[in-house]
Amino acid sequence: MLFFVMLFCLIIVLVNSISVSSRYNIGIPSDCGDIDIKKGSGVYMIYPEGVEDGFNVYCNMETDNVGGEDGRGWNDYKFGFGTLDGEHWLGNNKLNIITNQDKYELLITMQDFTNHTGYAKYANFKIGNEGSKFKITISSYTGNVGDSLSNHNGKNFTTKDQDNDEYGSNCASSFKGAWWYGSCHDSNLNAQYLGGKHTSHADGINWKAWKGHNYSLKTTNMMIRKKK
Ligand SMILES: *[C@@H]1O[C@H](CO)[C@@H](O)[C@H](O)[C@H]1NC(C)=O
Ligand SMILES: *[C@@H]1O[C@H](CO)[C@@H](O)[C@H](O)[C@H]1NC(C)=O
Ligand SMILES: *[C@@H]1O[C@H](CO)[C@@H](O)[C@H](O)[C@H]1NC(C)=O
Ligand SMILES: [Ca+2]
Repeated sequence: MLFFVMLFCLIIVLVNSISVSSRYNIGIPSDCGDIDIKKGSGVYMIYPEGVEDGFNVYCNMETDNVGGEDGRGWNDYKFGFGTLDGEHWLGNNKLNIITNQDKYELLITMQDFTNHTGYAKYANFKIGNEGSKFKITISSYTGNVGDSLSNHNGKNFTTKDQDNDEYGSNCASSFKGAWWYGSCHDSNLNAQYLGGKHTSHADGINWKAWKGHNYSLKTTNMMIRKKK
């Protein structure tokens, strides 16, 4: 039984967690879970822990759970999906449009099951159009969890129903996710919510440089913002 809460905000905010923590620190939201749900879906400024500046994010406040976490296809990732109570992906189409209007940076925050948090930030982030298979351009890492995305620079997006990777079979099918796979991955943030250590190989929400291929993270958030 997989129960994800993934928020993908103006951006991607994936929060894979059983419950979205709500810290009401004097009205300063650290993620979409801190925004009053009655305000509805929209763009909000959030202040993730450990990051000096705020990020504009799209918070999806729909409450109905879309369910069906087992392996979404190309069109789901293309157009986006999700709700506050389910996994959420902004959509590769929107990512393409947003990240091509200016220079964007990507922030990924993550948390393990002992409440350790960390982040990986990339000063350059761009997603190509569908014709390029939503190719990722990613570089200039800083952070404290290690770099598990730069090796994916220039890779196409692959889903279980569209194999655009460099591997003999389909990385998305083999490793139960959807990502910019090469052959196959250092990170797999759309994969199965396996809840910490797992003995299966690389098919959880893995960030290899921090926890390896056998540890599925509790929460991850991906956010983008225009470079100053
Ligand atoms: C992690 O934080 C949550 C929420 O503050 C708390 O309920 C839980 O006990 C913590 N878990 C650990 C292992 O510290
Ligand atoms: C990635 O997508 C491009 C554009 O469609 C294609 O030319 C290239 O062969 C793809 N790469 C792989 C490994 O399939
Ligand atoms: C990780 O998974 C692989 C493949 O199932 C397994 O061979 C290996 O022993 C696992 N490692 C750990 C530390 O659990
Ligand atoms: Ca392949």
